Amino acid sequence: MNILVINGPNLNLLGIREPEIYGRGTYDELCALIRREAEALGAEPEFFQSNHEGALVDAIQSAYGRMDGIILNPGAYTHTSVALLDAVKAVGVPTVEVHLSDPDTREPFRRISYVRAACVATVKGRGFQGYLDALRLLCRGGFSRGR
Ligand code: CA2
Repeated sequence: MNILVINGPNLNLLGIREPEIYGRGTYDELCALIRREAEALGAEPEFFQSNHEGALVDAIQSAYGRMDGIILNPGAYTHTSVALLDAVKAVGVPTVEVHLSDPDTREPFRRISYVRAACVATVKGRGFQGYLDALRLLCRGGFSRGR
């Protein structure tokens, strides 16, 4: 299983501020945790982080025909980006939406997720563990490709 792990804006700053919301672990520690779990599951993770919407679209497109699953935390673009929704739909690669916090219990503007409609599952409010949950879900399989 080749799994692309995509993190959106500001998630490179993990561990630096707002630990009460996002935890104390850094982005590098998150990647190391996922890498370890992937190894145990026999999966091959690839990591991508960007603060730029278009770069995230490019990363999602790069999964086409190459990746078996995507773990996607679009950060704030979750609540604004039809472009990310369209990209996930277009590539047809099973994608799990992940959030460290639970956006549904925060400010009202975080309650809309555009990408959710194209994702096979959403994991939220579980901190770093949520990425491992998503990895296990994708490795368990049973998701059909969109096209
Ligand atoms: O809970 C999540 O994972 C979010 O996707 C995180 C986004 C937020 O806009 C979404 O509503 C929910 C923000 C990530 C910001 O990350 C920071 C990391 C360290 C310090 C400050 C922000």
